[in-house]
Amino acid sequence: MARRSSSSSSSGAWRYLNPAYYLKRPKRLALLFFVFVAATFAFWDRQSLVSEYELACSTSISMHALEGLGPLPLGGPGWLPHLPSLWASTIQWEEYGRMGIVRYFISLDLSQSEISRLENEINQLHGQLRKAGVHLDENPTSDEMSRKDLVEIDPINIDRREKVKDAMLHAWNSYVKYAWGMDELQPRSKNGVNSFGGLGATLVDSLDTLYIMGLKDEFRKARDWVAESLRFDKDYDASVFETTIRVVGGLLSAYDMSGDKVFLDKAKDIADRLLPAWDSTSGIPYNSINLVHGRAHNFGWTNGDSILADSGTEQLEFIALSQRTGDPKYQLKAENVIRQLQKIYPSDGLLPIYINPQSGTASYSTITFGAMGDSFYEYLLKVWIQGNKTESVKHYREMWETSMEGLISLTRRTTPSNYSYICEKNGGSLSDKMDELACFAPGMLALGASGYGPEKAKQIMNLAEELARTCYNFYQTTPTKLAGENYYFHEGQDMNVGTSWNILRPETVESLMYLWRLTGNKTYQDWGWDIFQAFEKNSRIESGYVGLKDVNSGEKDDKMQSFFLAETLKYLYLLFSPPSVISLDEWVFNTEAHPLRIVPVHGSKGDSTDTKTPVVSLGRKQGKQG
Ligand code: DMJ
Repeated sequence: MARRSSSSSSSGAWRYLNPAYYLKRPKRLALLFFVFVAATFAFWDRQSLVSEYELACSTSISMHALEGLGPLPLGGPGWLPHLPSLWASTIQWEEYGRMGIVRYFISLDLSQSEISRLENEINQLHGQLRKAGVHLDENPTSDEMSRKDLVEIDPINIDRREKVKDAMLHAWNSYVKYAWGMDELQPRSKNGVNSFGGLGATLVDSLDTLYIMGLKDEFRKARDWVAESLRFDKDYDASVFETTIRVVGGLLSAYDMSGDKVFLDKAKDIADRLLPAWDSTSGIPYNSINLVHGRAHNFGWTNGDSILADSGTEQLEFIALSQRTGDPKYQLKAENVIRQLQKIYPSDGLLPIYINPQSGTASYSTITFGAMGDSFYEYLLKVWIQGNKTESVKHYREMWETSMEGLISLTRRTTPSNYSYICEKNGGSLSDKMDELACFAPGMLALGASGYGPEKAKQIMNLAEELARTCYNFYQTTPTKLAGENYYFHEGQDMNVGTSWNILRPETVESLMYLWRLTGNKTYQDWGWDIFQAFEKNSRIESGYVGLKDVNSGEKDDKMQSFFLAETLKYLYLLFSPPSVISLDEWVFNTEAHPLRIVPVHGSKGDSTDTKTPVVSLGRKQGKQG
């Protein structure tokens, strides 16, 4: 019986191979066709994932191998091997220390619309297969789970990042339309203003942001302007600090990303014009210099003194310039400043904001991590990172750690909500005031934490997180949800806005970017998103972005600061990008958010005269507009 039954069922099965069977049953023919298409799709999908993964790994390895060969051939992004199928892929190699296991994360950086389309297609296929009686295993095995872990697609981040990119395009297009080639856009007046002597500050400040966001046409147009129209022979007294962080930093970063030598030549031209500013008795620079005559002086309102932040925030750029040109003169001038300040460094590592350029001594003045002090401390840490944390830059780290003890001594807590904040110091007394500018400090602390032993690192990271919470609340406690310029802390009242303008500053989102990258806590992304939305609501107008004269009333000003494009939007974009986009292991951000490539040391550590031309390639979707 069993045998007959089996043979009859088998002969029944054979009829499914007979085409006539299907010709009489069109629905079954359609079903068969559908199953065939679905199976082909599933097979193809799996194959292309595997091959993209393999290609990505081998490319990454060969790129590293190329780098190891020394200077790369001529500049321009064009020479790089194009990886059309890899525009989307970024790879992060994450080492699991003790276990010694290396995991590969591939984040497919697809656009939101592509993801939605693929998801829809997959869902439709699942549904149709289910209807046809084909049930896929919807409880993935551990193998499939680990594959899912490898392919990270976070639609929320992708959506947020696209919105930030859209904001950049809006800011950029407004600048192009109303202020092309000028320093800054006045969006409400719809014209440009040369607040930095006509150096194209917004354009130069925007170059690397455009590049990172993959806005290639915009980048090329800006590049051509730099090549053809950017001139520095201006009879103008320029700020050495502002010109260095925006123009030298912006050009060097564009060079590091694109490899286009026009940026390096321009950076050298402007830096050569700034150099005489360091010709003081002590080597502490004068903070202003005429770009044609080379006459240097200090601003009238400082009583002849140099400003701490203005004097100690050129090291990253000038060291990078020496590395890339092979000429040590820039590095020598800038590094000498730190050696001079080391001679007068107090035991708490806190220097007043005014330094006399003749004597090289500090004048009686405020101590602060806000305006005029801030980036001096930031650069102590970052030069140590730029120098591959080697012996030759050890004194930067030591000075920085001393200053962090000073910072801790300035930290107090509010009542009733227990927010930490950093006081300012005048003589022997503390003032319960903190600038929003000082909100770079949480990011700096987080970045420097890993250089300590485990216990201290934890303490520093905790402080970073606490201060970030305070800075986020600078935004959340105002009616516009945008922070004022500074805050006062009174017993029982937590925080009150002092100076109430907001000029599109980046410091808080900068810290959120570092904290998210270094802790993996997505809360920081959510906080950054809140701040972005407040900018969209209050600062976006039809012709660009403006600051607010008052964060309580929402009254607008008429300036789109160049750092909004250089810093605020870049940090927000990176906050929603995989950490491998401008990896903190390979890049160090100057204080204007211009990433400078860390030149790796060859063999023995600390070879800071390496002049290798660093070049970075765009990722697939990073390089795609829209
Ligand atoms: C920028 O020019 C830099 O971040 C600088 O260090 C501080 N001020 C602005 C942004 O607020």
